[in-house]
Amino acid sequence: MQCTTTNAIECSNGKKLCTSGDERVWVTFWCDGEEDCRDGSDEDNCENCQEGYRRCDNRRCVWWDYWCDGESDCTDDSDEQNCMEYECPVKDRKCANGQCLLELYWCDGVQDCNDGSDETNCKDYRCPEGYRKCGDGLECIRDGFWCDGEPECKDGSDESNCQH
Ligand SMILES: [Ca+2]
Ligand SMILES: [Ca+2]
Ligand SMILES: [Ca+2]
Ligand SMILES: [Ca+2]
Repeated sequence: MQCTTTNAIECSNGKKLCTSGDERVWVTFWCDGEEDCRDGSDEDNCENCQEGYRRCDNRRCVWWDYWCDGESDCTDDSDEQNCMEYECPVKDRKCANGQCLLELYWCDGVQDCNDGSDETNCKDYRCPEGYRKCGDGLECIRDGFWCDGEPECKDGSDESNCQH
């Protein structure tokens, strides 16, 4: 979004007039995923989104990380459609339902995918670097939680065989 000669009347000094006509908002706040005009018109009809944001079907912008995260963020839900084809960011893994989830939530003993698929097949899952597998083979626990006196593994295996 830039102030040019063609929109000089509604655009001046780096601020652009909201549709309501009674307030101006910095052009850098247009299409940044948050409503800054009281009527929200700075987020309507976005041609392009600010860097780090993606455009919903209804031409609003949402933060890239909110795409296919299992919660509706576009008001038309378009961020949660076609997620099977969507390529998750590198730090994420894909749940069976297409949802993208941070790798560190994989096999951590808590269901985070809406379909729980992050906690199935954990026996075959290799823990990321800096994590260790509990004795039951089902959970990954941070290295630092090993032998720290508090059981994190459901089977307590992070605290067994510790030399004290
Ligand atoms: Ca905005
Ligand atoms: Ca979302
Ligand atoms: Ca999990
Ligand atoms: Ca522990």
